[in-house]
Amino acid sequence: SSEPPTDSPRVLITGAICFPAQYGKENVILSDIRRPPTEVYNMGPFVYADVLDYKNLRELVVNNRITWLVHYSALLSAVGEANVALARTINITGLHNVLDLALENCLRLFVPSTIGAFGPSSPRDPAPDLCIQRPRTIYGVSKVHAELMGEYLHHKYGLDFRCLRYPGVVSAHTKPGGGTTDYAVQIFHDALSTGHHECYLRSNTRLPMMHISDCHRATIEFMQAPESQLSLRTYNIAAMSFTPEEVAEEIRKHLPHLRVTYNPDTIRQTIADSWPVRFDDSNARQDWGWKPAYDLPELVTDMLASIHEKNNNAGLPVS
Ligand code: VAH
Repeated sequence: SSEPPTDSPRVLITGAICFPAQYGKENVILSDIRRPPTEVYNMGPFVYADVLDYKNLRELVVNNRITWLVHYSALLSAVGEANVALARTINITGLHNVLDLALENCLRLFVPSTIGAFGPSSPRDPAPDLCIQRPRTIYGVSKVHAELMGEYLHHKYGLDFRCLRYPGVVSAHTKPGGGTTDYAVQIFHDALSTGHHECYLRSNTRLPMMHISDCHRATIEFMQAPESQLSLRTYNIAAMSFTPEEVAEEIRKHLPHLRVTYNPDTIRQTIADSWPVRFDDSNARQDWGWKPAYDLPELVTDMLASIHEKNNNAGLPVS
């Protein structure tokens, strides 16, 4: 991208998700408790930061004149159910460190929420922005807590808290992270390597999904939206909803021999069955102009091309 504007925000990202470079590499600092994949590590400044270490975070924010904080560090749904105590610590104690830091330093704070913030008693098709939320995972409970705490601090102290409920995010550059939607990433790697994917969900399990580029763009556009346009602090964003069989069918248009066997895993199937089938994101579209760019055919084409190129560059066998 061209030189960033001089008044560019100074962004600290926890959880080292690679982020578009439109603010200039030197204005975006990635952080995590472990070194990210090389292509992310080489994108720009990377520092060690543990969201449980308030003093370290405060030092990073003050010494780097941070103005925006994007907080991605969290344990996702399935891995959280396998380690509830750790998920509660990272997703709730870590969140409170970040909330306090944002208040103390008048930061614009982005915290992602998720389709996992809804539960079996929520409207599922579609799920609106405002409805009952009784999630059945520690991940979902911690994300509802994040939404409520962020909105409370916004209304009480004026914290510029902004939150988007992400669908399952499909990226060629991030390995599946212990979520219930991980199959939607793994199936592409399997299609290009072994030609066989074993799916832990039923073939007809429909979930909201989004391409990583749309996820990043939504986040940036939302963070840039003037305060006056925001009727909510937490918005659903949507792009598509698909089932394992539908994405497999779309992949077979490129790789006809893809074979999928379905072996539902009780824990992740139960989680998926408690989540929305589709999102109503009309408020995001109306308030700040959200519009996805990728549909299922475009997502599949891009994922296969990106993974094929990565495998090529890594000297891995490609089909
Ligand atoms: C998960 N990928 O499956 C995450 C996400 C939409 C779900 O939050 O837990």
